[in-house]
Amino acid sequence: MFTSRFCAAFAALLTLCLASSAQAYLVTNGSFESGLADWTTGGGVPADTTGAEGMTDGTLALILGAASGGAAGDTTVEQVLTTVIGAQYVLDFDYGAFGASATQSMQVEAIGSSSLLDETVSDTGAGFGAAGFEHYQYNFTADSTTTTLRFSDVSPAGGASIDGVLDLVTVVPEPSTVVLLGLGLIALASVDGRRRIRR
Ligand SMILES: [Ca+2]
Repeated sequence: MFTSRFCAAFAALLTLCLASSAQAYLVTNGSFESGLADWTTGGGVPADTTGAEGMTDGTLALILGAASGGAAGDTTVEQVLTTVIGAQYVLDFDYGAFGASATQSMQVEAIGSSSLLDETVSDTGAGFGAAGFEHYQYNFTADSTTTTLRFSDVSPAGGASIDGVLDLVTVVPEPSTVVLLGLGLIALASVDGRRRIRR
């Protein structure tokens, strides 16, 4: 009985892992291959997507502050993610500056019931050509069933002929969270199995 229960729990763990991997990517259109679909945009200068300034995945990337002359705080994109309270998540993205030798900066936020993540990344352009992308990774723990993921251009004003470029945004559950859930299932099944043996 115990063995069959354990097998059932193991099968449940496998199912959970498979379901988890199927739903692992919480961000939709994170590579901007469908333009601005699934993203809400704001700020004084509309967000735009193009393949002309480089990308790290596919053929399109997001341009922050295009045609703005480098005005500060002029582009925001955000997406609301479905999250589990207490679960840990990993955010990955690529960011670079395309254009003149000036610095571009982008604020990265994850917002649930409170601010879960608030970081600013910067890159300096090195002439025109493909953007020199850097890869960034951050963790956050959800405190709400929805989490807003937001990217905002916070480049200093005056940086003409340069844009911040964002590509390949992903948010996945921290692997340890999935394993802990699975171990919990096995533990529950083991206790249940032992109770049945005593009867
Ligand atoms: Ca892309």
